[in-house]
Amino acid sequence: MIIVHHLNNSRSQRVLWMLEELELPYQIVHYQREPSMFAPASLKKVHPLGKSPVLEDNGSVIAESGAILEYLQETYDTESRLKPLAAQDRLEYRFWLHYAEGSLMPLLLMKLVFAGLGKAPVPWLLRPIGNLLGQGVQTAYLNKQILTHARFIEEHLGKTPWFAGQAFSAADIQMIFPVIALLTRGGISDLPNLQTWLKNAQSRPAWQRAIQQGGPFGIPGD
Ligand SMILES: N[C@@H](CCC(=O)N[C@@H](CS)C(=O)NCC(=O)O)C(=O)O
Repeated sequence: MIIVHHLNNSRSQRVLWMLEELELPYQIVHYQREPSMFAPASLKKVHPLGKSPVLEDNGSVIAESGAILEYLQETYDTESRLKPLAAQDRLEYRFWLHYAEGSLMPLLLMKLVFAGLGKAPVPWLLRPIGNLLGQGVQTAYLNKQILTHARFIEEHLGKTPWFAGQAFSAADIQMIFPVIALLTRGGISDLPNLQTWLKNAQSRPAWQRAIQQGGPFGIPGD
């Protein structure tokens, strides 16, 4: 039986979604974030990094959401329903599968960290310095980078309805987390193609079943 180590409100929502798309039976082990937003220490017993998602299947323990999605696709998607067949679409598929965690999420995580510097648990006299530093990094670097990425994705979704072409694929599943993070904390309002994509993605019955399984989903922290 496939086991998903699922942290509430986290990237493991993607794995539940993938499993629901593939209509596979699975079991969930639930973990609740600590007040600090970190995962409980018990997750480190499953995988040394202590992050979610982690998947167990056939004696293997697999971490990293992109690696898990690829594993599930290769192992169980025998009709290639979640991976395109055409060569150009496959290039896109691979690109977005890696881009989500390799390029986009680090920027959005940095944004979260630097935006929170003014609230860091340090003596109150130091907080304005943290705040200024955080604002400085955001203005000089992060906001420009995030805008470039947002425009890039917006333009891409103006050409095709899904990330890897005309059909929904695991690349869309992988992109849900950074897209929601971008729309909620990116500070950019005019992204209609991204909004349409998100609405279509979240209308899928498998997404809705995954939410029922995993619990409410927003993006409060990393
Ligand atoms: N790149 C990894 C990131 C894993 C990750 O950072 N997961 C977060 C949840 S979204 C986590 O476990 N956070 C809790 C913690 O860091 O303790 C992936 O895509 O699986």
